[in-house]
Amino acid sequence: MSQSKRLRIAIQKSGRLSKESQQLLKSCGVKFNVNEQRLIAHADNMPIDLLRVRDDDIPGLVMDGVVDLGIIGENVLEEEQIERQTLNKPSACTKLRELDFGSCRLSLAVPNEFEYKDATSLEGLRIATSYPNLLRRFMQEKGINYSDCMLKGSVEVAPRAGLSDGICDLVSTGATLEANGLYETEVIYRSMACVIQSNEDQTPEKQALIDKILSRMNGVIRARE
Ligand code: PRT
Ligand code: ZN
Repeated sequence: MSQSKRLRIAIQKSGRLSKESQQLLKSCGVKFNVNEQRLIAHADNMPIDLLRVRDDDIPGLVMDGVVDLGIIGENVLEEEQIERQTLNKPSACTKLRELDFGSCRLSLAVPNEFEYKDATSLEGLRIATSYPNLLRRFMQEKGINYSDCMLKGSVEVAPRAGLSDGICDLVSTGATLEANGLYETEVIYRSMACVIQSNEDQTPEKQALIDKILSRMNGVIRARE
C-alpha cells in the first residue's frame, strides 16, 4: 500500500482542522481542488494525493503505514497512541512539527453548584468523555478512582441529562462550558494540530518530497508568526 509512488497525506475531510490543513498545503505550493464527494484529491503539480477522512482515522492510517503524512490534533494522536499500546497494535509515528492552528485543551469540568477543591474531589464520580485513555492516564497519575461514560458527542450535556457527574472534554473559548452551567477545574492535556509521518521506510524521492514540504511549512508558519 505505502509503496505508491505518490506521497499520501491524510487530512480531516470536514471539521475544525480541514480548512486550515488545506490552506497550509496550498501555501506550501501544493495545487489541488477538492471535490466534496471524493475521498481523494490529486495534486496537479506534485506527486501528492490528499486523503480526506474523519480525523479519528488519521493517526491509525499513519501508524499502519497506509498514508505517509497526516495532519491531526495532538489530542486525537495521543488518545489513539495510548489505545493502540493497550491493544498491542502499531502505535509509532514521528511528529514532524506542531502547527499554528487547532489550539485547544482537554479539561475536566463540573456543574457550577459542585464544590471543587482539588483533583481528589473527583473521587468516585462518573465522568463523561470522548477521550477515555487520556482521562484514565490523568486519573491514574493522581490515584483517583472514577467511572467513565463514553460519549462521542454532546459530552457537555451529560451532567444535566443525569448521565454523569462531570465531563472531560475539549475547550477552546470556554463558551460551551458556560452555556451548559459547567466550569473548568483541571486542564489534563494541551493540544495543537501537528504533522505526523509514518515510520515506514520511504523511497529517497518520497523522503525528498516530505523534506521539501516540511521546509516550506516551516517558512509559511514563520512568516505568519
Ligand atoms: O468528523 P470528524 O470526526 O473528522 O471531526 P470531529 O467532530 O471529531 O472533530 P472537530 O472537527 O470538532 O475537531 C477537530 C479537532 O479540532 C479536535 O480534535 C481538536 O484537535 C481541534 N479543536 C480545537 C477542537 C476545538 N478547538 C473545540 N473547541 N475540537 C473541538 N472543540 C469543541 C469541543 O469539543 C466543545 O464541544 O468545541 C466545543 C468547545 O469550544 P468552546 O470554544 O466553546 O470552548
Ligand atoms: Zn472525530
